[in-house]
Amino acid sequence: MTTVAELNSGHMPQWCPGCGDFGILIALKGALAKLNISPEETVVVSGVGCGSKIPHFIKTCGFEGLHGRSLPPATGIHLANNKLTVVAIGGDGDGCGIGLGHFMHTMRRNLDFTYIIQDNEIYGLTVGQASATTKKGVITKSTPHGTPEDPINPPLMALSAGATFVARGFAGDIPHLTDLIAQAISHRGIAFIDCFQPCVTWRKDLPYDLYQKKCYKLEKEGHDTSNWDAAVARARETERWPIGVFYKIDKPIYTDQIPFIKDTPIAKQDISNVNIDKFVEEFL
Ligand SMILES: Cc1ncc(C[n+]2csc(CCOP(=O)(O)OP(=O)(O)O)c2C)c(N)n1
Ligand SMILES: [Mg+2]
Repeated sequence: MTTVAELNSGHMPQWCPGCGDFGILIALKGALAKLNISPEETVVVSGVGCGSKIPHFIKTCGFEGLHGRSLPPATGIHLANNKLTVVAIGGDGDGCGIGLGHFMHTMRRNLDFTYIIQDNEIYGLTVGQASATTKKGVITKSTPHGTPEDPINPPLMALSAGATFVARGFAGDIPHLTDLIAQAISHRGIAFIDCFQPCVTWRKDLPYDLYQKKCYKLEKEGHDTSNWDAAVARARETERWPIGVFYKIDKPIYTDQIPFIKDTPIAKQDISNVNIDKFVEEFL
C-alpha cells in the first residue's frame, strides 16, 4: 500500500510561498498513492527550472536533467525498463522553449509514460523572462513593452503531434489534478497534461482567482474525449479556459511494435551471453 506520507522525501521545497508547484507536488503524490504504485518502480524525470526541482521532494526514483531535456532521459528510462512508471515533468520554458522538439517527437511516438508541463507562462527560476506560453502583450522583465509574439498552445501542439491522451489541469484544484494525473498514468500510451501553475512572484497578473474565474471543467459540459476535432476546438478556446481531458484514444504503443522488449524489459534480459566486443567492432 503506497501512502502519501511514504512519498515525502524529507526535503522541504524552496518554492515561493503560494507557488502552484506545491499543488502539483501534492497531486502527483496523491495520484501515485491512489493508484498504489510502488515508489521504487516510479521514476520522476525533470529538466531545469523552479518546477523541475520536484524530483528532490518526492521519494521515488528521480532524475533532474538539463534544461529542456526531461523527455530524452524519460524515453531512455522507459525503453530500458518499460515496466516502470515514468513521469516526466518540467516548466513551460523547459518543454515549449528549448525542449519543444523533444515535446513534439515524444507526443508522436506514443511511448507509454506521462508528461506534465508546469505552465506558469514565465521563466520562474531565471527571475521572470517571457516564455513561449506567455500571452501576447504581457509585460515581463524581458518584454518591457509587452511580448510581441503569439504564444504556443501546449494542448494544441500535443494534439497536432498525435498524442493519445491530452489534458489540462490547474494547480489550484488539487482533487481534480490528482484525478487527472492518475488517469494520465493509467493511460496506455503517451499522456500529456498542461498544468496551469500560478507564479505568485513573476506573474502577479495571473493570480489563483483569475484561473478560478476563467476555468471550467470539460467533463461537466458533455465533451466527447474521443473526438479529435472537438478536442482541438476546446484547446483553442481563449475566453474560457477548459480543464480536464481533451482527448483520449487507444492506439498501439511504441514498445508493442518492438518485439525484443514487448514482453521482457531490456533491464530484465540476460545479456551475459551477448558479445559486446563484436557489437562495438561494428561501430569502429
Ligand atoms: C541550456 C540552458 N539554457 C538556459 C538555462 C537557464 N535557465 C534555467 S531555468 C530556465 C527557464 C525556466 O523556466 P521554466 O522552464 O518555465 O521553469 P520555471 O522556473 O518557470 O518552473 C532557463 C532559461 C539553462 N539552465 N540551460
Ligand atoms: Mg515556467
